[in-house]
Amino acid sequence: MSLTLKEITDQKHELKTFFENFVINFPSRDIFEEIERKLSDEVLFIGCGSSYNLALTLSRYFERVLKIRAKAFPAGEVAFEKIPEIKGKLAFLFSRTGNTTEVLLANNILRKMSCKTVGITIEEDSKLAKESDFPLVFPIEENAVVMTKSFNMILLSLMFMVDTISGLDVTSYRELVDYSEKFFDLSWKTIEAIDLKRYRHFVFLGMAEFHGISLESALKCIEMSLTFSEAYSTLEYRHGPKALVDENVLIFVQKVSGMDDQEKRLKEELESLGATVLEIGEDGDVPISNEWRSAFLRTIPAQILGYQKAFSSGISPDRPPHLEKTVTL
Ligand code: F1P
Repeated sequence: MSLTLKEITDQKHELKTFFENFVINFPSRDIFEEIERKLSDEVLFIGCGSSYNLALTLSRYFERVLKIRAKAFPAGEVAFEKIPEIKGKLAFLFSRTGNTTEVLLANNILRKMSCKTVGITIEEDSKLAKESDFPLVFPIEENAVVMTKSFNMILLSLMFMVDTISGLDVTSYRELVDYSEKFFDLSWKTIEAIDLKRYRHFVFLGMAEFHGISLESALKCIEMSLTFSEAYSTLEYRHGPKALVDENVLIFVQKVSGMDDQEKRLKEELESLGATVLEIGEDGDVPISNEWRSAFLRTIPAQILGYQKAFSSGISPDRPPHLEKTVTL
């Protein structure tokens, strides 16, 4: 079996054990208190590639729940000092492998600016784990070049953390985690029923946190299946990008609460232009709650799509051309 497919499929069961063994005990760990103490009016979120998409998604959720300012930057912009000078803030740096050059350089720069850095990774022996002020090493094993389950597990953990800090009731996380196996199977069935050979262009639409999810969805399809894929904040798609719509385009819309009418009209418009449109969310083609907390499950359909499209095109998702697991400069 493809290693990437194995790691995508692991989520069917691993999300549950990870939630029980790690996520719900997270608030009792020292690092949790440290983060809570250092939170101030503005926090930074930094990463590259999928880890940047993770940073973007989380920055929106921190802002929403904690009502503080949260800015996300690609690590390269911080590493080469292309952002305004920032002093004394808390910065979350994301790198699955913990050795991506720009993230390590960003860590050095931020520490020089008297920022405190939280190094989020799954590799205990990585440089990020050693060089950040507060290493946060997740107990996740992921070896494929393409980042899949670790994105969702880290997202789940940090959204749970923010809600716990804010004193919110966190019971719906358990319901979502319990639904993960069924959601995976429904996603698989939905994608399997599509004649993927027909589509040459994938589009992912979502708002706020779900825009980050859409960017990550597009990246998965590019990396695994080498298909032209792009993502936009849902209604932005009508402002130019829809010029490329035809019958070779498959569009996924991440549904958001309170947007049923607009989403329905958008779907009708895009279908009238020839596209196939599938909705992820309440009453959608792949049903799931519309709450922001469901973000940690919402890349799964695209992870499956990327794999299945690669398979149907005779491409190995385990060996994406030109990509390395860790990018070093
Ligand atoms: C970042 C990253 C991956 C991407 C690719 C290259 O890695 O951009 O997201 O899939 O393999 O590296 P990391 O800093 O999270 O280890």
